[in-house]
Amino acid sequence: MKKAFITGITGQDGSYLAEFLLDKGYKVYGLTRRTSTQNFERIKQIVHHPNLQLVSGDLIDQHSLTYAIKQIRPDEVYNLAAQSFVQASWEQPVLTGEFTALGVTRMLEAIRLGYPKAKFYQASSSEMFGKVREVPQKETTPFYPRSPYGVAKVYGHWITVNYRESFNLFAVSGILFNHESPRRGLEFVTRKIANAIARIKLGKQKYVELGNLDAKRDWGYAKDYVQAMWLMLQQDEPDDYVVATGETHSVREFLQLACQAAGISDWQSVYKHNPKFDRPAEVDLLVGDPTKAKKKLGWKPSVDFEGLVKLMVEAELEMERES
Ligand code: NAP
Ligand code: G4F
Repeated sequence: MKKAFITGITGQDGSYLAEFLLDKGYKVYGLTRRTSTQNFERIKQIVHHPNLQLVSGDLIDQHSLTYAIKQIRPDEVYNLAAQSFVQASWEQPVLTGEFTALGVTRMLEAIRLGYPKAKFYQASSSEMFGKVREVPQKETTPFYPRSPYGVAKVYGHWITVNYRESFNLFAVSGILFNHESPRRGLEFVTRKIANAIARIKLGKQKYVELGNLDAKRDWGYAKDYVQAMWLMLQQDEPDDYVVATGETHSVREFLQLACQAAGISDWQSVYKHNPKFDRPAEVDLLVGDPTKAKKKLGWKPSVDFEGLVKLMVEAELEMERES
C-alpha cells in the first residue's frame, strides 16, 4: 500500500486530495495543527476512514515535521499547508514568511534528514507572476510577486528547485492558478460572491461588498487541480508545471454570472464597492498556459468558468436553504 503525507489536509485542496488518494488505495497521513476548536469540517466524510491517520504538527515546528517523516516514511509528500490568503499577508507578513516560505525549507529538511526517498510536491502559485511579464504565463515566465504572500511563494518555489538540484530529491513545484469549489474559504472572492448571492436570493442579505471588480483570474475547479498534483509525482523525472484553464475572467464577470445562476436580473442592484477590500498592490491579470501539463501529464480541466460559477452558486443555495 502506497503512503502519502499531506500538510494542509483540513484546507480546500488537502481535503480533495485526501479523498482522491484514499480512492486510489493509498494510506493517507494528514498533518493537523493544534487549535482551540477542531477544524475538521472539510474532512468530516473521511475522518474515520480506516486508511486515514491524522498526525499532529505545525510548519513552524521542525521537530514535528522531521518526526512525522521519519515515522511514516511516505512514498509521496504534498506540502499544501500555508497562510494562503493574499490580503492577510499584508497584515501578517512575518507569519506569512514563516509558514509559506520557511515552512517549505522545514519540510524539505525533514525529508532530506528523515526519508530522502520520498517524492515531494510543493504548492506554488500563479501569484508569483504578479505584475505579469508575459501573457499567458508559463513555466519560464519570470516572477514579479506583488504581495508578501507572493514573495513567500517565490522563496518556496526556488528552495524546492534548489533541494532538487543540491540533494537530488524528487521535488516538484506545481504552479497552480486559482482553483475554487464549495470548500473554498469564505474570505476568497469566488466563495464570498457565491455565498452572498445565494443569501440575497433567499432574502437573508441585501448587498455584497467587494473591492476591485476589474481584476482578472484564470479560475478552475479544485477537484481537477489535485489530480494534476498527483500526476506530477507519478512521472519518471521531477519537473515543474503550470496548471491552469488558459482562460481569464474578471471578478465583475464572476458576479454577473453568479447573479444569473441565482435568477437575479440586475447585478448592480446587489453590489457595493468597499475600499476595505482593495489591495495595497493588485495582481491585475492572470492567465496560464497549461500546454506542458496537458502534453506531459495528460491533464486537462473538466469544468469551465460558467460551470464553476453555477456549481458554486447551486451549492450555496442548497447550504443556505438548509441552515
Ligand atoms: P487553504 O484552504 O487555506 O488551506 C490551508 C491549509 O494549511 C489548512 O489546512 C491550514 O490548516 C494549513 N495550515 C496553515 N498554516 C499552517 C501551519 N503553520 N502548520 C500546519 N498547517 C497549516 O488553502 P488551499 O486553497 O487548499 O491551498 C492549498 C495550497 O495551495 C496553499 O499552499 C496555497 O497557498 C496554494 N495555492 C492555492 C491556490 C488556490 O487557488 N486555492 C492556488 C495556488 C496555490 P488549518 O485548517 O488549521 O487552518
Ligand atoms: O479570491 P482572492 O482573494 O484570490 P487571490 O488573491 O487571487 O489568491 C488566491 O489565488 C492564488 C493563485 O493565484 C493563490 F495562490 C492564493 O493562495 C489564493 O488562493 O482574490 C481574487 C481577486 C483579487 O484581485 C482581489 O483584489 O479578487 C479581488 N477582489 C475584489 N473584491 C476580492 C474582493 N478578493 C477578496 N478576497 N475579497 C473581496 O471582497
